[in-house]
Amino acid sequence: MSDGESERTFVMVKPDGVNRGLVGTVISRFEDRGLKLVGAKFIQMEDDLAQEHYGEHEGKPFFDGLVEFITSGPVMAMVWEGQDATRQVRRMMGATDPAESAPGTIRGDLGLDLGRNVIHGSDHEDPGANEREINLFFDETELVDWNRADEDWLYE
Ligand code: DAT
Ligand code: MG
Repeated sequence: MSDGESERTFVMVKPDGVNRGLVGTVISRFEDRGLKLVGAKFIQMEDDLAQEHYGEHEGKPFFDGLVEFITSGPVMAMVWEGQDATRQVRRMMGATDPAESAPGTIRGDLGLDLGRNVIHGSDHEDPGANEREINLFFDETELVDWNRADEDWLYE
């Protein structure tokens, strides 16, 4: 790789995305970009996990609704790896409110409403977020070290 560090970031297709059949679409976007899937699990989040995952928002007016929504159906939790992965995933996700997300982003192409914004990704402006969220959802043994066959063509 020419510059930048390869890193892992936590991503999750939320219950709206799962119910709308968008898991494959979201995975394809990251695969096509060149990011590497190193962990995935399809789960129903329990209340405790949801409260912890969204702990930074505790006390905000939307917190209870957010926890209720994220536990309302299954989610696809994933870890993606690549150069500058955290920031690139956030750029691909678009702004938090799909009504303001740029067309071409996941939220800007696939959503309309703030409370149903399809995807979660670790906050690249919170240095601890990636590791915290990956460890919350995955054991080390559930993450796979492997090389994509096209890696030499993705990075200089
Ligand atoms: P992001 O998911 O882009 O990291 P966030 O961490 O600020 O955004 O908020 C977490 C989720 O909470 C977000 O995806 C949607 C919901 N949310 C955020 N702000 C909200 C608000 N003002 N009203 C309702 N839901 C909100
Ligand atoms: Mg966030």
